[in-house]
Amino acid sequence: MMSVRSKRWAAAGILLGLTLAACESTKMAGGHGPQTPPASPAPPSSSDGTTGGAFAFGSSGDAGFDAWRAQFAAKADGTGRNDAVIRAVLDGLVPVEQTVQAQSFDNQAEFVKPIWDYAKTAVSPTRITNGQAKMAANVAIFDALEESYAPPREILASIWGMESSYGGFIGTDDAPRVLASQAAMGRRKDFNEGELLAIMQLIENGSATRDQFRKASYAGAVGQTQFMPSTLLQHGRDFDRDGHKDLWTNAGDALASAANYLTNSGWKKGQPWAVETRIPEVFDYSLGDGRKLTVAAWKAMGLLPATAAEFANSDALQAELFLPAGSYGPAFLLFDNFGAIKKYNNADSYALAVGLLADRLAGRPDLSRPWPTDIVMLTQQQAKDLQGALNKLGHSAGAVDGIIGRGTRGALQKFQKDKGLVADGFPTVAMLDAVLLAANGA
Ligand SMILES: [Ca+2]
Repeated sequence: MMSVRSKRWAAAGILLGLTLAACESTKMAGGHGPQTPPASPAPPSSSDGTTGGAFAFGSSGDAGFDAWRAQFAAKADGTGRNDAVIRAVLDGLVPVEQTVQAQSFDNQAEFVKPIWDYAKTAVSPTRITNGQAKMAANVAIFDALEESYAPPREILASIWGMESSYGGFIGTDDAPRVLASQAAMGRRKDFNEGELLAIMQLIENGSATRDQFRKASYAGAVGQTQFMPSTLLQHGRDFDRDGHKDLWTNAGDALASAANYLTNSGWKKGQPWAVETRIPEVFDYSLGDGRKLTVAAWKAMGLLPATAAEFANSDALQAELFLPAGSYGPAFLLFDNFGAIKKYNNADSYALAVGLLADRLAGRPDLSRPWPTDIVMLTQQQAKDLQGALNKLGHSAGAVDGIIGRGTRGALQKFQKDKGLVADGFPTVAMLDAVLLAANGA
């Protein structure tokens, strides 16, 4: 999973950019939880007698890259990695040209991308049909995984669909090349070097081959469930017990690895990820500010399940009211399992899309309320104006970055509540005007 989840969205033809929910951040980048890393194989005896610095790689044509590679090879050698593997991973690499990224970030005319754009793309009729067919074709695998791991099959299938169109697209970049290019530029150097070391360990212990890592996303994520190499090393599973963790061509290995990762991320068996909820006519929307209350407490305030007779056995569970479209679209009670999906990719938009697709794969009904696709979204410049004005009014929207996340929405809710408005935190153009008017003291 990721780093730059962007690549996957990009691969799906979606511009990475600004979402209502969250900046698409790195997937599984950074520490993934407290799991203990598996024991490394014993350091191989250095039969050729080489030491760090003695790898003599051919020049890449980029002096800076070559210098980084020499020092990193020595570092890998110093941590006990096998000389031949170090050579196989790093020799012949030519750095990626850093030109294409982040195109849309500076385009102030671009509209803030609503979270439902992700959901609508993710939950397409084709993806539902294909997913149900894949679940039927792999029923024995899913049966076994539900026995051994916490998440239900539809969540695993949904991630499979989101990450690779059920194994249909797994990327064509060389993971060592893209990771080394980033590290050499000093971009998240420790993280990217750690991923390279993980690749070396995976090759050494027989989990995967050097060639398999030539099929990766542009961020270095691999296989049908798009694991970063360190995640594969820590959480990968060899479902068919052939000695390899083959996320590239073996659906069982890929799905078992995702099941294991979600289990290790705290998935609570038998609990929902979310339930769509109906909001009563008179309701304090400012309660949708991230606070967690029991389902029983939400029910006492008049919330009802939107498409079922009852919230499923969840009265005692803690849930957060999530209003991705403010008062203009579907609302959800989110459970802890939403957070487990976000361990996979730390974006509300991603977790929402996974959950909604899973619901459809499981045959549950579509949302009761449509997304407000006719609402005019703010441009990125307008979003910045909103943030600046909220900050000026003392509502602390945080960084003026044009990304409307939880901070901005929370600040807007405070403004709305102050003014006696529906405090749903949803930034319409009319709401922007109201905030600007107040901030300008008119
Ligand atoms: Ca295997």
